[in-house]
Amino acid sequence: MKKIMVTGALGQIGSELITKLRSEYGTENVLATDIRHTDVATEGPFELLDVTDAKNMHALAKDFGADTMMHMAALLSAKAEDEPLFAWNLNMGGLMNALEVSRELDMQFFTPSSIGAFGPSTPKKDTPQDTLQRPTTMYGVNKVAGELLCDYYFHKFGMDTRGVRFPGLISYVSKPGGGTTDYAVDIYYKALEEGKYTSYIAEGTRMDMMYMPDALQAIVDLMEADPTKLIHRNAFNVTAMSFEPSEIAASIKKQIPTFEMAYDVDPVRQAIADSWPDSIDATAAVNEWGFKANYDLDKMTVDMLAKLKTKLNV
Ligand code: AKB
Repeated sequence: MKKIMVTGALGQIGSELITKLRSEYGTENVLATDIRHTDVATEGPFELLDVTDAKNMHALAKDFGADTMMHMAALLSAKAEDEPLFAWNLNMGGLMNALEVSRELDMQFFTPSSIGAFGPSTPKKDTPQDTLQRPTTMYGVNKVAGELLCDYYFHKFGMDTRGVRFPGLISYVSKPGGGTTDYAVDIYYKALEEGKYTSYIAEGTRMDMMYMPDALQAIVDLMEADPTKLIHRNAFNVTAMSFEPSEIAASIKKQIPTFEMAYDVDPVRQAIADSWPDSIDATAAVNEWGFKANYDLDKMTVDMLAKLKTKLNV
């Protein structure tokens, strides 16, 4: 049985990844770590960890007997654009520490990259697995450097590093913070709470997205995949759908016919979105480790609204 240490365990992905991993591998085999503490964290092993503190990271991984590191702690795209130096220090410093600790303790390694690793010169439609990566955001620079570093640790040290390029992730459990794709989560909350939503992303701006259950399954499937089948490692394109704001609004309207959408574009997040692909091609992930997404836009909308209604008690 794996013994997994997760950093950033209270973030958007981490908080649900912990539950998924504990149900797959047993509560006692998954150590959640984060810079802050909440009640959720007390349902299993939890330790406070600032990922820029390499010594503490090493001590926690060693004491727990971890054989797998899932490094999730990172600043998202819009926040990183706001505080580029802080983003560099946290995203790259945290990643280097996690890679070094994993090398020293001989651990399998996962960290997510993102569609943010692409830039304006990348082919916009059906973006291939191997293509031009010249991002124009600090987040993108971090993600490309991260992909290269993880490949470097694989080639140089034989470390079992694996990763995916996640699209925008949509979930009813934890809200994202500081991302460009966050509108696609906010819209469901506002649809139920106010019956309307003002999008900060302009009409016609397509981005890839995925429902959280598919994202979590992708992490588990990739980490369990036969290494001899992996031609790529860091990081696989994965996606479930590509839509623009009016399409998610139309999907919500099918469930809430009175729902209304308006636009008030935020230039910073719009510029980031404009630099990203419209749709990426996940063929390599499908062929090399059987990636599959179960939710399309309408199926996700039905589930999101049902789950959020209960959560928000509306
Ligand atoms: C963001 O918008 O920053 C993230 C991402 C696509 O990496 N959701």
